[in-house]
Order: sequence, then structure tokens, then C-alpha cells
Amino acid sequence: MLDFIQKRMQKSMQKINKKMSINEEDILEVLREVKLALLEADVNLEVVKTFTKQVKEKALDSQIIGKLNQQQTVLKIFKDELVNILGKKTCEVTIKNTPTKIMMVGLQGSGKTTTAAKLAVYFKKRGICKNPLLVADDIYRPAAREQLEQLAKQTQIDYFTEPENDAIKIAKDSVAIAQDNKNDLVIIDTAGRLAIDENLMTELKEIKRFTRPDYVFLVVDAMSGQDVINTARKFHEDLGLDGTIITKLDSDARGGAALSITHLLNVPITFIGVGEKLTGLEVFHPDRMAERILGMGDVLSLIEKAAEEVDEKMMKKIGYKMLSGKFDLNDLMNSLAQIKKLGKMKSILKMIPGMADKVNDEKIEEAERKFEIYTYLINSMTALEKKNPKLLKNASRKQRILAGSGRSAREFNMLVTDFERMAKQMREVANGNLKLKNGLNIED
Ligand SMILES: Nc1nc2c(ncn2[C@@H]2O[C@H](COP(=O)(O)OP(=O)(O)O)[C@@H](O)[C@H]2O)c(=O)[nH]1
Ligand SMILES: [Mg+2]
Repeated sequence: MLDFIQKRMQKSMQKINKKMSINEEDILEVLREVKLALLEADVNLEVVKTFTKQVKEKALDSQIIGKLNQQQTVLKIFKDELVNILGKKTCEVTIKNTPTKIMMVGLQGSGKTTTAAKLAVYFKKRGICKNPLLVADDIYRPAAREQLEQLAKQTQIDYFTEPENDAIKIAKDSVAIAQDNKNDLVIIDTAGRLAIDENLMTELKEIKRFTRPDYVFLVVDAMSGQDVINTARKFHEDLGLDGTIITKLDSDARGGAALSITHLLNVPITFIGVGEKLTGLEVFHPDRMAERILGMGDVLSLIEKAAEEVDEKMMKKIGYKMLSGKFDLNDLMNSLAQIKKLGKMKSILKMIPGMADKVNDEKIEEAERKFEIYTYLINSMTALEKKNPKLLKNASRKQRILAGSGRSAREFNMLVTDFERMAKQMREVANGNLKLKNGLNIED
């Protein structure tokens, strides 16, 4: 999601993180890059200007320059300002009336119908409502009503429409039906157009006047260009929006224009659509989104922990065994397993500033391949052989292991060579630099 902004932002942030101390010039340089990244992600110019101005003011504050933990402070300023742009508040939906009414509006194809069904599923699943009613009120497109009916059936959610082409009557009747039927939430899916037109707006205003919705949500496609801002402005002027829902954030859309609406119109993003399936809906959290974009947060601590374990604990132990001549085949497997572990986390690691270049695909693939082959071979060895690899020189032992593991003599030799090479390297280190041993600070 939002891959594009993410990559660019993280690259810029990385520069700050690499520096021992940050001066004014560094901040200005990163700010220039971030500005470009945001503009290329199609974030509205006015929004970008506000963002850079705020960050600049705060980051250039003499309080920061020359102080400890500058990186964190600067990163926090970027994050706070990003949160400001994405909207500090979210709009929480609660059942405040029976029934509570949500009106879905937006251009054609933005995802209204899908999102209406997603919302019903979401609220019901979390117990926010008990018995939602989906109302098909798009009377213009021939299959629009059937589309919602299908989704409602599929999810066993109540559904209402009328065959006559009177959108205002359908909306009005739906509220009465909901009262009779004890539906505590009514979600009205209205018609869209390719662009705004007055007839549509008049109809929507009438629907709003007769149904008095508790929430009017504008559904916006993340792939929209800058024109979506004017569209949203018109919807907001005519209908008074309570929130937007940005759909298709799972696509490679840059999303910047849709994300700019919040700041420009002061309308919060409530949910985001992240998939075609009905479970592809998430509550929008501005701070989490900002952290994700900047590459901060949970993932970072997870990686830090993993890297720590891989590098420090296990490697120290293996390193110690190597240095003291106790390194055996079990340790070889352990070190391969560590590299393999990194491979599994490759995709996460790549999201982190500074980590992408540390993950070497070829090395990981090689380790994965060897790990598999060596596992077969080592499993066919006796405990004594594993502890004392010299025994592998014995031809009858070799034949027994080959037969048992089903691996080739070439693979067997590769394992022995690998092991000897590592053991030799370690002996050299041990002889040439005994300080390292002390430096490892090992308690065994
Ligand atoms: N990938 C993806 N597709 C979506 C999402 N939301 C809606 N769509 C798709 O967008 C298309 C238009 O959706 P629809 O609900 O019919 O839009 P409407 O014309 O506004 O009612 C459909 O093919 C949906 O499956 C989303 O969050 N992610
Ligand atoms: Mg529709």
C-alpha cells in the first residue's frame, strides 16, 4: 500500500538516520526530497507546501540542532506533520439513533456498492450494530441493484430496494422498513456519475433531506487525479460530508490526491479499502499511516529484535565455538538456519530504511538450497559424526550417509568443503587475533 510514497520517504529519512549529527543544510536537503516525493505521489501542491513549511519551522528550531537524539526528534517532527496532513481525528461510527443511517455517495466506479457491503459486514462482525440493512438506491445502472443484492445474499445481510425508478421513495421507504424490521443500521447505496452533474446533486440532496442520515460518506478512488479534490469540494458543499472512504489503496495507485482531501476540506478519512473482497476494509488511523509511510513503528522494532537475535546471541555462540575449536556440523546448520530466517523476512526487511541493501537475494537463496541438502545429509549422520566431522573422511561412513540421505557424492563433498572452509577461517581468526575472543564477551 502506498508503496510509492513509502519508498521515497524512507530513502530520504535514511539519509538523516545515517548522519552522526544533523545540520540545517541536511534538513533542507531532506525536505526538498520529501517535497518532490509527495508531489510525485500526486499530493496536492497546497498540502505539500503546508507540510514542508511546518516541518521546516519546527526542525530548524535551534533547540534541535546540535542536540542528542536529533534523528528521532526530526523523524518525530516529520511524523507529527504527516499526521496533521492526514487528519488528526477519525470519525467513529456509533449507533446513535435506531436506525442509524449512513448515506454513501461518490462518482461512478469509486467503490460505493462494494464499500456499502463491506461496512455492513464490518459493523456486524464487531458488534457495532446487530442487524444492518443494505439499501440499493442506484436506479440508473441496470445491474446496480442486483450487484448489491448479490453481496447482501452472500453475507446474509438484510437487503431492500423497490423495482420502481424513484430513488427518493426507495430511500424514504427503507427507513420505515428498517423500523418495522428492527434494523439498527441502514446503509444507503446511491447512484454515481462519471462527473458531477446538477441532476444527481439535486437527487442526493433530496435523499438526504428525507432520510436525515447520521453520516454521509464520500467514497473516493485512490487512483483519482487532482480533479477529485474539486469533486469532493462540491459534494461537501452540497451534502456536508462526515468523512471519506478511500478505496483501492491495495492497488499501485499513488493515492496522494485522495489523501489531500482531508487537509483541504477538513473532512476526515474514516475507512480505507484495501481489496476487492468484502473483508478488505480497515479503519483509518492517521498516526499508523504516517508511521507506515516513514517506516517507523512496529515493523521496525520487530526487525531490530530479529536482527539482534540473529547477530548477537546465536552468532556469538557459534563464533565462540568456532574460536575454541568446538565448532561442529550442528553449528554449521544453525548458522545456515539464521541466514534462512533472514530470507523469510526478506520482504519485511526491505521496507526498512537501510536494510534493503543488506538483504542479498543470491546469498539467501544459496543458504536456503544448502540448508535443505545439508539437512538430509546431516540427518543420516550419527551423533558422533556430527560432533566430530573428521570421521566423515572414512569411505564406508560416507557411503552409508549417501545411501541414507539419497544425496549425491558431490553434495556430500560440498558440505565437507563448506565446513572445513569455515573452520579454517575461524582458526585463522583465533590465531591471529585473540583479542576478538575476549571482545566477544561470551558467557558459555
Ligand atoms: N482492489 C480493490 N478494488 C475495489 C475496492 N473497492 C472497490 N473495488 C472495485 O472497484 C470496482 C467498482 O466498485 P463498485 O462498488 O461497483 O463502485 P460504485 O460504482 O461506486 O458502486 C469493482 O470492480 C470493485 O470490485 C478496493 O478497496 N480495492
Ligand atoms: Mg454502485
